[in-house]
Amino acid sequence: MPTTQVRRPALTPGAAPAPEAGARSAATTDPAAPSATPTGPLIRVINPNTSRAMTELIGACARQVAGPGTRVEAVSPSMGPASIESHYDEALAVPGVLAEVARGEAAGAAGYVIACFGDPGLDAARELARGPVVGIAEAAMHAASLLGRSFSVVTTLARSRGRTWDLADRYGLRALCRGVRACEVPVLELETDPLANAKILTECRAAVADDEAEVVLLGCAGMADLCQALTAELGVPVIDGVAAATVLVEGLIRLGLITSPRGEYAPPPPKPYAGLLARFGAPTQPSP
Ligand code: 5HY
Repeated sequence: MPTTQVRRPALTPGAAPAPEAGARSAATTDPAAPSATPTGPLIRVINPNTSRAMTELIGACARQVAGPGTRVEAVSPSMGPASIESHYDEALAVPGVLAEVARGEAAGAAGYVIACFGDPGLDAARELARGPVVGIAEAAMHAASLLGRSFSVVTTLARSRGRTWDLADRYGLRALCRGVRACEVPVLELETDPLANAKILTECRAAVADDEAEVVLLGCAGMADLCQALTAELGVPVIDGVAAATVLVEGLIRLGLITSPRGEYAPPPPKPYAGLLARFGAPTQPSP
């Protein structure tokens, strides 16, 4: 069941605007958009957890960096965990991510962002999607490698650190990663804990001072609105993966590039699936 929460105050004046929490469906578009409906490519930004407040924050941050005409639709699955803080959560978030990609294919989406720092279901999503699919951890780490010789990640819980190191390995960027730090604020308390910003700032400062990181990555999509203020505060680039992935996907679309249909990301061979997952057997047919 999507949750609605009270937004924590912005880090400092001028930080990214806080979207209105509450009465929206699980997909968000920009009410403040000028009347001319953008007609450009549609980027589906998938928040793999079911927190509506986080989906709206993610959507607002993605729209802030999307180019004119690009349509950004932020969605969260109707099934799955309220937040992702363990391997169990991550594993059970993947069917919802894939259902949202299948819906995007039916809706003509040109590309996708997987807006959770574990990049859950990234490879499987690429087998389903025609257009580019980018995970926020992947995007943040690659962007960091273009801006400095080292980076550190500030994530939520200590138990998420192992997964982050795995991804640094997977993306071939472990040598640049100086540290993965935890602010020990659970994902859903990022919205409500009045001390959340201070705890995140403390870890970001330690990443620069102790890890000597030249770039800092925000290790949770729920921190997306903090990057501008933290960059100003710390004097080094602080990267939010939601924004980085959105512009990366948009750039790949503009280059006319798609996910390779050959080899590992070729469409999965349809086969019967049983039980709760029966509808996933024919990936081209999203469930109603
Ligand atoms: C995220 N979890 O970005 C990750 C962060 C984490 O629900 N959205 C989540 O702690 O792994």
